[in-house]
Amino acid sequence: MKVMMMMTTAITTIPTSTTSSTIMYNSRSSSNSAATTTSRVMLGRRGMMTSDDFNSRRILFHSSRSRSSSSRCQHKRKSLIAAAASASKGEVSLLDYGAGNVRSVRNAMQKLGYTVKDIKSPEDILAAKKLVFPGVGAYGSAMDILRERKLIEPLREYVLDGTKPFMGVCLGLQLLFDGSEESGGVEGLGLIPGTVTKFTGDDLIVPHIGWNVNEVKRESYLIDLQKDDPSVSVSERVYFVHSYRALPNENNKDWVLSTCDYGSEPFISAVQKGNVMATQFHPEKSGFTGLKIFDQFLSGGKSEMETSSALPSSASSDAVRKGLAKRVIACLDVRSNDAGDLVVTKGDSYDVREKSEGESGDVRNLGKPVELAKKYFDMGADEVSFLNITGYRDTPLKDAPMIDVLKLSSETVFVPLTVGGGIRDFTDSNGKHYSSLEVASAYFASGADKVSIGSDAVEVAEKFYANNEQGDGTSSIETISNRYGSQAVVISIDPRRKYETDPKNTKNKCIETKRKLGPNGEKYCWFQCTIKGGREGRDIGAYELAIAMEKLGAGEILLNCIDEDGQGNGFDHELVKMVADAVKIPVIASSGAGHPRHFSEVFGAVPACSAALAAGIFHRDEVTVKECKEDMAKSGLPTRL
Ligand code: 1PR
Repeated sequence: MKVMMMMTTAITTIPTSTTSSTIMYNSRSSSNSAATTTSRVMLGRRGMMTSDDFNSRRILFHSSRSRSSSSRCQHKRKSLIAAAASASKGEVSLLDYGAGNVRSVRNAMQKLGYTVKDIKSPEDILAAKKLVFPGVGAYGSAMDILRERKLIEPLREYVLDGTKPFMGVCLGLQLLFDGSEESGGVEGLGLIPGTVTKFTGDDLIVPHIGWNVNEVKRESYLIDLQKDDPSVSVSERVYFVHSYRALPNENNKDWVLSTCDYGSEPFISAVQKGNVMATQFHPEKSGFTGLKIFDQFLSGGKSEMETSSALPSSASSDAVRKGLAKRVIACLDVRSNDAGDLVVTKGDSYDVREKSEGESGDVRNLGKPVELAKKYFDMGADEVSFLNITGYRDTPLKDAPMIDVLKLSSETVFVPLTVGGGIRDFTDSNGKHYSSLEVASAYFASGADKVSIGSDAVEVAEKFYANNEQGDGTSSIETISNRYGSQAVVISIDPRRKYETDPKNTKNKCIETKRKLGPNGEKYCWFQCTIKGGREGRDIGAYELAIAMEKLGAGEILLNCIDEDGQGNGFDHELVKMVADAVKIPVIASSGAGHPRHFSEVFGAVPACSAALAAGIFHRDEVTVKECKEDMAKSGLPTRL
């Protein structure tokens, strides 16, 4: 898991309003004709919404179970939320050493009714009653920070004592081991025998991103099993994101609570010895299954939440219920409309304005970002992406509402959140310079798990090829992945087809297309990258861009397609195959979903495709996430139902 922290940079200097009920800000558009405007983040049904409004709202739960069991579970879950809204159930100490998105861990515990206390000194660790140690970052840097803050010995003492509850998450599990080969070999806390190593396996897609199951080795209150599973040892799916892992061996077998199958051999996905527990996966990003895990930890196994449910008959095969699930992602394209309100919009081939008699009208308004994100979480989306589609126009200061959107969304959405738009170096209207790393840091601190880079990636790739296929270490992709890990950097590609009569007419990789011939019957095409939301085409293809980005440290590709965007004809399999075959990082197919079977079709046609994303069909309530997943399950695809 190559991820980093050292987040004590200038992120707090980015002026963002916090969770005020009315988020008003002035923004000046430099390249836009609009002069200074006042934008409002419209967040609630009744208009403006505060985070308190969100806390007091009941969570509605996605469920694939029968109606009666569903309402029983909802009742228990509602009681839980009601309890959370009343008196605190107790205090839990959080060791936030400046890693990436720790906000979600904090939100999860608060949602469960606990008061979170931050560890500020070595003494705070020993005084803690319950300790949570989340980790997003690179192994070496984490150990450096713990050492600098003199936290290593108190941490060891707390864990070795073993009487008070301890929960490590992700890197917080890995650091318990002797060391890691990450960052050239680093010593860990030395509490569990074994060394953390990188995934291996032929043609393995790394990072291991997404929802996978645990093979539970012994009884524990921590992890729920899938109901009706004949093997009775397989857990519900939980969310993983990492490139390194620890393997079980003779010396650590009394620690191993569960393993997960990915790569050449199963790795340790959870450990427990008495009150000391840790998970490689992220409970705070694993929906209600994950919240239940935290609740069990915090209550000492007395949680009353019910998450385990009988799976539908379509999930009866092992192929569906086990293994890394193909992900279904809901995407929210966000921008200010002409009245200055931040809205979710959706275009046809990137044109987001209403059409009347050929005239271009208002920006289409399909809803409010925070409300829709919550809706998709409740519907069972595996991830939610926010793309600020006019992020290229102005400084990200103009996009401060996206920070507030993230802060509010992360209080109610417990699956990964990606944010894109305007992730680049910039100088604000006061002449102050911000690096892309500082911009990304502000988003991570606000609740984003990944940032998505569009226009800037094209320019970085052009420089990469001009520089003999070398990075110079200063690009957004390199700096953000070095600090936060490759899994935190998504590259959003916006290509359109460019037809050629002869593939030799371009330096970019061409295919012979079967899907759609060119306007003059051309049978060859390449996929031209664009910047600024498709407004400017560049002489580099999606294939070349993806390869450059993987080499520079990106962790995932979000592959849009301007030709198919909003058309409802299905994903462009030729494009997805070309890119998925070119890289060994996860590829998300995007643009063109119009029917649940389009998801199954793209995963069937391109087995290397890890996830598929849609926008319009979900916003217009034409198709639900559940319908897409049921179709996938019927097709025998690994699916989180
Ligand atoms: O260039 O780093 O500032 O990022 C800008 C981001 O905004 C990029 O990720 C770019 O893809 C996105 N973007 C810019 N303009 C538009 C537009 O629509 N005018 N949206 C835009 C891209 C593509 C998907 C869409 C899918 C699925 N939208 O996000 O949601 O195509 O749609 P569908 O299911 O309805 O077919 P930067």
